[in-house]
Amino acid sequence: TSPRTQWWRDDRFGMFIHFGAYSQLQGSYTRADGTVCHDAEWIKRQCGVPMDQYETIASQFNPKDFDAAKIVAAAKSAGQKYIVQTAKHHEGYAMWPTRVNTWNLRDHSSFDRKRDILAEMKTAADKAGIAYGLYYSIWDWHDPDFANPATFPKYKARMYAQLKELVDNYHPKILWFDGEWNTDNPVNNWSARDGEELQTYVRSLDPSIVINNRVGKRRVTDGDTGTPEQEIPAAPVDGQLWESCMTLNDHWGFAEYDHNWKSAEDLTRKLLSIASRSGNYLLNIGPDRYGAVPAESIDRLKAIGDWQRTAGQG
Ligand code: JFZ
Repeated sequence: TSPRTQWWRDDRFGMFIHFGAYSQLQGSYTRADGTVCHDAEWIKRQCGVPMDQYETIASQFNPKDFDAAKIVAAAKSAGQKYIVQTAKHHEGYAMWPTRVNTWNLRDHSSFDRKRDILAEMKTAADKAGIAYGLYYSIWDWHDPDFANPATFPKYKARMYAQLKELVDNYHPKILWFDGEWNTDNPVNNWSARDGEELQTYVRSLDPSIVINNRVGKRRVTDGDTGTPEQEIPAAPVDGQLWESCMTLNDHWGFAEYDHNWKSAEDLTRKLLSIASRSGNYLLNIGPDRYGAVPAESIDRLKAIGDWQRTAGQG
C-alpha cells in the first residue's frame, strides 16, 4: 500500500454528501398530467423530466440554509474524519462557480451569487481537521457533447478543465469518480484507456489525491480504492483498499417521503463490521432543497459517535 493512502486508511469513517439541483425537487416530480414520479438524484432521468423544465427547476434552487460549519460538526460528532461531497452528479450541474459552463449553482439558481458552498465546506473542514474530498460524475446528462462519440473529445476537454478548477480551488484530498459505467456513449462508453488517461491527469494535477476505482471499467487495479455500494464485502479483493458507501435511509439525495432511517445500532454495527475487515465506511447525508440536513440524520450521526465515545464504559 502506498503512502498516499495512509491517512485515508487510518481515517476509516467518512461522510458522503449528495446535494445538487435534484435536491430542489426533494424526491417528487409532478408531470403535466398530474401524476407524481419519485426519485432522488436520478429524478431527471428516471422521471423523464424534460431538459427545459429541469433547468427551470434548477433556476429556483436556493440552498440558503446550507451551513458548512453545522455539517462538519455533524461529521465530527459521528467520529467521521473525512467528507466527500458531490461537486457534479450525473445531471451535470456544477455545485461550484465553474468558468467552464453556466450550468452551475452560481449562474443557474436563485442562490446568493457571492456564496460558494464548496469553498465554505473546505474552510470548515480544514478548521475542524477533517479531510475534504469531491465526487465528480464522468457521465453527464446535460452536456450535449457527452453522448455523441464525434463530439465526446470536446466534453472530455471541459471535464478536464473542471477537474483542474476543483483541484486548484478546493485542493480535494479525494476525487471520487462515478458514471464511468454509463450507457449513453456507445463508442467510447468510457474505455479503459479513458480511465488510465484520467488517472494520469489527476496525478499530474496533484499526485497526493486519493482516487476511487470508478475511474475506468471498474477494474480492481484502478485508482486507489474499491467502492462496494450498500454492502460489506465478505473479504477484501486482492488485498485492495476498499470503502463501503451507504445511505442513512434508502436514497442518496434528499427524498421527503423516505423515512426508512437505519437505526443508530444498525449503523454502528456496520461501521464496526467494516472496520474489522479493514474497510472504510462512507455514510451519506442528503441535505434538503434549502441545504438543511434532516434532524434524523444529525441525530443518528451523533448516536454513532456517542457509542464510540462510551463503548466499554457501560
Ligand atoms: C452511483 C450513482 O448513480 C448514484 O446516484 C450514487 O451517486 C451512488 C453513490 O453511485 O450509483 C451506482 C454506482 C455503482 C453501482 C450501482 C449504483 N454498482 O456498481 O452496482
